[in-house]
Amino acid sequence: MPKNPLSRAKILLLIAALVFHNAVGAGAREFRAADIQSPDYPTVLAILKMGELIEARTGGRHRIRVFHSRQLGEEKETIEQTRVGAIDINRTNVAPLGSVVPIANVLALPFVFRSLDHLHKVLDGPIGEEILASFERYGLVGLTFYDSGVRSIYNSKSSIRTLADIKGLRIRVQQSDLMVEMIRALGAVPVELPFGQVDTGLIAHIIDGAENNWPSYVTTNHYRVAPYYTLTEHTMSPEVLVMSLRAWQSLSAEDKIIFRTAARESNVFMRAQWNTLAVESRRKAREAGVEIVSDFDRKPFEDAMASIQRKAAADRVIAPLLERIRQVK
Ligand code: BDP
Repeated sequence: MPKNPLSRAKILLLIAALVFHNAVGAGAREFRAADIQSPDYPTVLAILKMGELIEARTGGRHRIRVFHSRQLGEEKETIEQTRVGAIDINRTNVAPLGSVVPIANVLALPFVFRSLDHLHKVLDGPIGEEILASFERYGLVGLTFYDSGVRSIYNSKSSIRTLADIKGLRIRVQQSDLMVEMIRALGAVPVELPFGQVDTGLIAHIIDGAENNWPSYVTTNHYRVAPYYTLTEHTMSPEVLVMSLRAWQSLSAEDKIIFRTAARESNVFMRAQWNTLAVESRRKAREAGVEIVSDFDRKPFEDAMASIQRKAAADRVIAPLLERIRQVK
């Protein structure tokens, strides 16, 4: 140890800093979060918000790094990677998740929700809690739901008003058996494609159309190649934020509360962002000349998909949940 008191103090300080850093470094963790949407999409902004809250409330011990724009892959792959713990946090739509966690499909069923208000009452209430809690046996922890508005059918050919108009059209669907069934029930041809390939599919005429909410239809520029949007509003399948069970189990009890609270607060933040973008997207599509079809008879579309609800009502796991969803006022 040098005789000079100043350098001795410096060395002690350095050692102290190193010990402190290692102590914090060892506990500090950067959690990798996946989202297929673009950097300014409300779901991505919500995860960033959650990250901010977690970093602030853990004194910088934990941070979230968001890999947006499909950097970690499409939802079918990232869901699997989250189950094995290669991805810590994942924001996905419930439809592709339903292929792994069947109970999630109840939220994607056609025409199951009477309104967005009905959807919110279900998601924000005991039914939503139960569904999130049921993910653990699949290696996932359900943190919160995010809005995804209402999905409708759009296409590049002509305006759809009747089942005859959609007959035989190749309509892209998410990688989900339920979504395939829905489009097939309308007499169209379902084409399962990852989200990132919809625009090329439309441009190359591999598909004639797809179905989605206003923000995904507009922020992806699908409206430019498929300017016919019929308000079928056939599903309100929400988004969901999940964490890998492995990452969750690495958290202390205190940090688990911080993560869950931050996730719930990010949902409130997300909903406000979402409402603004949904209105803005519809206005942008209208001003760009998209033909928005609202004056059509939706009943034949509902009747055509009724068999799917009947099948779900015969499922011993889904049936009681479906009944409780219908009872929510
Ligand atoms: C968007 C959802 C996204 C889905 C996508 C799709 O935000 O999670 O993967 O639809 O249609 O609205 O694949």
